Amino acid sequence: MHQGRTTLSKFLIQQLKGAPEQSDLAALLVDIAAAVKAISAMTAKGELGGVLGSLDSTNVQGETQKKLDVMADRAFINTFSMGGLVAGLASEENDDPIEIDPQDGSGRFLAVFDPLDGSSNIDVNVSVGSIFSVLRAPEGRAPVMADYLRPGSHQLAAGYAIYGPSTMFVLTVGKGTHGFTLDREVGNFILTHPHMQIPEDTSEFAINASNERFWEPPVQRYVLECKNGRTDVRERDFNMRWIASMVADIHRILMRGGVFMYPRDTKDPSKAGRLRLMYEANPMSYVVEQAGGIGSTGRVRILDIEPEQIHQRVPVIIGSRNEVERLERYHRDYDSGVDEKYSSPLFQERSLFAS
Ligand code: AFP
Repeated sequence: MHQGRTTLSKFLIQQLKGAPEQSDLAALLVDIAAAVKAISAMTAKGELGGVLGSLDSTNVQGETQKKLDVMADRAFINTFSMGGLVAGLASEENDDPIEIDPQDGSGRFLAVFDPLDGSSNIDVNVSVGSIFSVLRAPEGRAPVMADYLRPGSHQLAAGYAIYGPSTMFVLTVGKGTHGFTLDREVGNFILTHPHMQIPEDTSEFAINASNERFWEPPVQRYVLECKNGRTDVRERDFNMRWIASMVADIHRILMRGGVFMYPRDTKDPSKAGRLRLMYEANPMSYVVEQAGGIGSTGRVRILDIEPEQIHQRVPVIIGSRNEVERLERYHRDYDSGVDEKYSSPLFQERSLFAS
């Protein structure tokens, strides 16, 4: 049926054979894939499954919760609670981390996840996803908040599921980024995209252009040059895509190149960005870097950020190496004032953003 292709379980056993932690990590990723299969089945039912629409509740972000947000969150929490491999978990949908009862097993790991990313797309039947990050749990004691607040470079594994025309599971354990496609007939994830590599160059960018007047000048400069295409310094035309589902936008970028931007903006100066560091920016940056791309705030590498809060937000610029490096260069030019063209009074809000 799948000539020469392997399953997720066999692939992970091969990639993670050796130390006990490694085999437990493989088991945890298989557990996560099981939760993904359950969520895939829920999303596929749509209105027939009663999963559309919103609840009266809001999450810690103050966002109205969709039914599927809560159902997906519950699927992950149940999986982690029964698996005996996780000592604690943190989710976009829960204010504080949740400790898993130690009687349930050894709990070598901490799981941090966005159970349903892009949920505003659910009711209009556009692709959504789940994002996960795995950290090492403390030994011999219950986890505390500081155990979660580790830089993204400490992740043991990270990845996402995309619930699209097909359901795919894309992950890294630090040995490249690999994509698996769900064979619904037998309920197996099959390795269909081994060693994914992001093209270093691109002619496609992803950003919510309605925020243009709120962006910092280096982002305005980059996007203007892309829009000017062959009439400006880029000397070629660009295309724009914006699905408003980070998983779907970044999956496209992994497959054919591009740059995803959700930069900080002055719409709400109190927020450093829209996307969350721990369960969106960090896992997606790890996956992208393992595929040869870069995850940056425009000023610093996302995986190097020392987290301060479990739901903290950061600016996100992720994708093809040469494009992210160009954006980082534009931020340096702007911050050092060398970029006269974009240092005009129109852009003199530089004091708003210290770092
Ligand atoms: P929701 O989960 O609330 O739909 O937000 C999705 C998201 O966090 C990310 O997946 C998108 O890239 C981004 O927000 C879209 O934001 P805009 O709606 O402001 O374009």
